[in-house]
Amino acid sequence: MSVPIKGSIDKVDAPTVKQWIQAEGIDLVAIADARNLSLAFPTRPATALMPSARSVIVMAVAHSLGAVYSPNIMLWTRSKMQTSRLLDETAEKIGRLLEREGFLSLPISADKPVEIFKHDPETGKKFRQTRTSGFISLKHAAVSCGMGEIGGNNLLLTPEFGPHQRLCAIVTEAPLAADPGRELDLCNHCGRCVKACPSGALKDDRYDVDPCFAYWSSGFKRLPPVKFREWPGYVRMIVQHLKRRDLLVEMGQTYITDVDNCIECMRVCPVGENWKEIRPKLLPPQKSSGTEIQ
Ligand code: B12
Repeated sequence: MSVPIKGSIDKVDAPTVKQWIQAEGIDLVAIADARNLSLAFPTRPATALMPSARSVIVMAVAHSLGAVYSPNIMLWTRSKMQTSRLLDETAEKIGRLLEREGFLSLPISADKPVEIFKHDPETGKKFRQTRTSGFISLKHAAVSCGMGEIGGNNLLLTPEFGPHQRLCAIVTEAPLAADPGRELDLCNHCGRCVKACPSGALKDDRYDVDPCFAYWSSGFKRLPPVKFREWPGYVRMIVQHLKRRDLLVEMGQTYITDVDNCIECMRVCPVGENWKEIRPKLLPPQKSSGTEIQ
C-alpha cells in the first residue's frame, strides 16, 4: 500500500495510518493517546504543543548495524542522519496527508533543533553544564504506546531492535485508536553499558546527563570546573585536546554533518531479536574525537 492521492481516502483510522507509514519504509509504528503520555522531565506534554491534540504517532527506523559497529563513529553519524531524514520526511508527508483530511498535525523531528537551557527554569540558577530538551521526549512517547521500555542505558529498547533505532513522532488531532503500554522486561541489567560509558554518566542505578553531554558534544571527560582544585585537571585535559585536535575544523564538520562523539551505551547492548543472527561477535573499539584522551 502506498500513500494515497488526494480524494482517494475512505477513512482515517489507526490501521490505515500505520499502513501508510510502513509503506514509506518505517520499521515500527505505534500510537499513543496525546492526553495520556508518559511524561519526562522537564515535562513535555503533546497538548502544550497543540491543545486539540488527540494522538501521538510514534515511528522508529532501525539503524544500520554495520554502522553501529563500524570502527569510526563518523560512519555511524552519517548513517544516523539518513535514518533521521527518512523519519522526518515521512512525518512531513503523513502530517500533510492528515491535514488534507482535516486534522491539524505537527511533525516532531528525530533531530535538532532542541531547546537549550543555560539556566534551571525552576530556580533560575546557571547549570554547570548547559542542558537540552526535545519538544517531546520521544523515548517516553514510545513507552506510552507499548513500542518498548527504557533500559539501564537510558535508551528505548524494543523487542525487535534493542536500542538500535531512531525515533520521530507526529502530534495530530486525528482521534486514532491508541496502543496500550506493555510490560516487556527486556533489560536484564547486565552492566555492559555502565562499563562501556566513557564519561561515567551511566551508573548502575542512574544516568547523569551532564557528563554524557560534555563527552557526546566535545569528547571531554571532565565537566567545567566549579571548585578551584578542579581547574588544573580541566586545563590539562583541554591542552591535551588542543594538541591532538583541530577544534575549528571539527566544528565546521559538525555544522555540515551532525557529528556525535559516542554511542557506546547503544553499541554494547545485546537486546534486539532481529539482530541475533548478524550481530558481530567481536566489538572493536570505535574511534571518535574524544577517544584516547584523558
Ligand atoms: C537532548 C538529547 C540528548 C542530550 C541529553 C540527553 C537526555 N537524556 O536528556 C544528549 C546530547 C546528552 C543526548 C545523548 C544521547 N542521545 Co539523545 N536525545 C536528545 C533529545 C533531542 C531530547 C531528549 C530529552 O528530551 N530528554 C529529556 C528527558 C526525557 O531525558 P531523561 O534522560 O529521561 O532525563 C534526563 C533529563 O531530564 C535531564 N535533566 C534533569 N534536569 C533537567 C532540567 C532541564 C531544564 C533539562 C533540559 C534536562 C534536565 O537529566 C535526566 C537524566 O539524568 C532526544 C530526541 C527527543 N526529542 O526525544 C534524543 C534521543 C533521546 N537521543 C538518542 C540517542 C541515540 C542518544 C545517544 C546515544 C547519542 C547519540 N550519539 O546519538 C546518547 C545517549 C544518552 C543516554 N544514554 O541517554 C535517541 C534515543 C533512541 C533510543 N533508542 O532510545 C533519541 C530519542 C533521538 C532519536 N530521534 O531517536 N541526547
